Amino acid sequence: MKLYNFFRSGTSHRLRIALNLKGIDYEYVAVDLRSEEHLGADFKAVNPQGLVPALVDGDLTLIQSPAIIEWLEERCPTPPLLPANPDDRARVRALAAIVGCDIHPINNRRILEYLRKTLACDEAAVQAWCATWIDAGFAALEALLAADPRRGAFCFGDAPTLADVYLVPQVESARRFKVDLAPYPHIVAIDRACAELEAFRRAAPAVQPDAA
Ligand SMILES: N[C@@H](CCC(=O)N[C@@H](CS)C(=O)NCC(=O)O)C(=O)O
Repeated sequence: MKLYNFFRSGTSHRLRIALNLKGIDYEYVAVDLRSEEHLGADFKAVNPQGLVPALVDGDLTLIQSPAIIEWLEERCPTPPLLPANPDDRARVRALAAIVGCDIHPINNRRILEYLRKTLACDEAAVQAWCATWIDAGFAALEALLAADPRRGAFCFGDAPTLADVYLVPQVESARRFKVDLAPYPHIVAIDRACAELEAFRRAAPAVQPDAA
């Protein structure tokens, strides 16, 4: 499998974690978002949306990290990233969706570029924008985690699930945008527990081949 991705991209990061947790080897194909390689014809031939990640498996090209991770879960069910019970699966998917649907998309590079270039926002305003939406999502996540007896060392129980796969890259991004994480002790503890695992460590942006 070939993973088209960028070291600092949160959606790429979540896919690297999922692949590592499943024990699947892949070829790392770097797509440089800084030089807008993702908007060039070569990458658009892989993903016409011009967004990373994309996973290529033989003749099959997969895009959209939630779809790719669900595909991995169906193709390689062990170890599972979702609990067995439908109610619990809905819970884990909801925690992941807070990041995947409500935080990440509005803090994506192209949104920030629009703020900078079209709306003439300075870096302080861009940072405040990112922090606002990360705080909104993390406050809800923290409350949900704090109140949930099913929380263990990880978001749900004592093994990583889809919720952790989404959360860790968002914590990385929060640190990059200098969000104060002190109000989110459960999120910080879960991020620390994930960092103990090889699958998460090997997926970290800083250790990727294209890391600056
Ligand atoms: N919903 C897509 C979003 C993918 C996405 O937004 N990727 C970002 C990197 S995290 C990207 O390629 N951004 C390029 C840009 O905004 O110009 C997914 O989950 O795969």
